[in-house]
Amino acid sequence: MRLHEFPRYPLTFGPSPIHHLKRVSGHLGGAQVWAKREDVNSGLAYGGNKIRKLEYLVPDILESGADVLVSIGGYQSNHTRQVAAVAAHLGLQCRLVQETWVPWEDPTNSQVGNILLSRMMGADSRLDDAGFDIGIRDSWKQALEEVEASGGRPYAIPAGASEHRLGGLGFANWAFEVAEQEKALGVVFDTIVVCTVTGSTHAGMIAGFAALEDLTGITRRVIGIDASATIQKTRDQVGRIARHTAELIELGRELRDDEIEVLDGWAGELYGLPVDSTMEAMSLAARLEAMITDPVYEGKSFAGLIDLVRTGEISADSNVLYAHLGGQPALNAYHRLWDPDASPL
Ligand code: 1AC
Repeated sequence: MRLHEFPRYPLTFGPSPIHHLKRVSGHLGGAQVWAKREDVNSGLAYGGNKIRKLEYLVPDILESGADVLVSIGGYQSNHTRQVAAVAAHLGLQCRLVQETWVPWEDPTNSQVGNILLSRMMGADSRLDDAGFDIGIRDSWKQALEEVEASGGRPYAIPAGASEHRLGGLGFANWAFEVAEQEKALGVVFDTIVVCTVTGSTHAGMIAGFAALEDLTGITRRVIGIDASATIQKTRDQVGRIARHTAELIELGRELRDDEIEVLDGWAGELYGLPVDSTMEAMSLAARLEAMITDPVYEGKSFAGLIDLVRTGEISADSNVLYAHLGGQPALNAYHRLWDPDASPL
């Protein structure tokens, strides 16, 4: 099937806005930096990148006759919050496994932000001791079994919807949305920068921009900035999902190795813990543009963008599009980062 033939259930407001980050561009003194804002893409619980992926899963969910969405992430998972939102929107139940992905010793970590919103929306959100891993998890398989054993009809959505067979479609379509917006803006974005952890946001973009390249002849660099701190797993997962998605949308050729670019250097030692470059990036975005980013994902990818522009790795004549994927609710659990009275980390 071609991309436009896949059924899509609308959950977003429409195309997410793109705007020029003029003060950031001026401050960095190189490429022109723009942002496409998935953090304001939907009215469902503050939106975010997963809502776009779920637009392509919902027809399958409805067809399956499932009555419980079962998913997984860390305590402050944005993904699980968005699954809870879609479940509420569809009138379905939601069971969430919230693993201990981040050693962030703040008691609010399991109480505020994303997890609070999921619970408000009626999700049965349960904590689990297991640590971070982007793969398929036993805790999630067990939750699926439990739902079934108690008479429910579960629908399985893995972390980030990434290992779901339709998980890359939302961001393959994003590429075509960007192309339409470029016409209206009179700009061509030669470089895209996106955060990558479980992989399907970045992978979908790779497949979508490859299809667009074949139609238009325009080659772009789609740079994934790793925030998993398990770079090889993320690289492998991005490549695998990108190739699967390319096949699904009938790209008609193999993806080239140079189309799959995952860079490390900004994740720090551990997923979910900010480092100096994260803090600088978050402050810069907030102070120059009032663009709010989080310490887990967007602070890290924006730090990558800043360095790539500063060093000229993204050249001064580039128009670079930063994909803002959302994630601000997690900030509540990281309040101490800006608390002048908090003890040092
Ligand atoms: C890791 C999928 C992920 C989340 O929000 O839970 N981005």
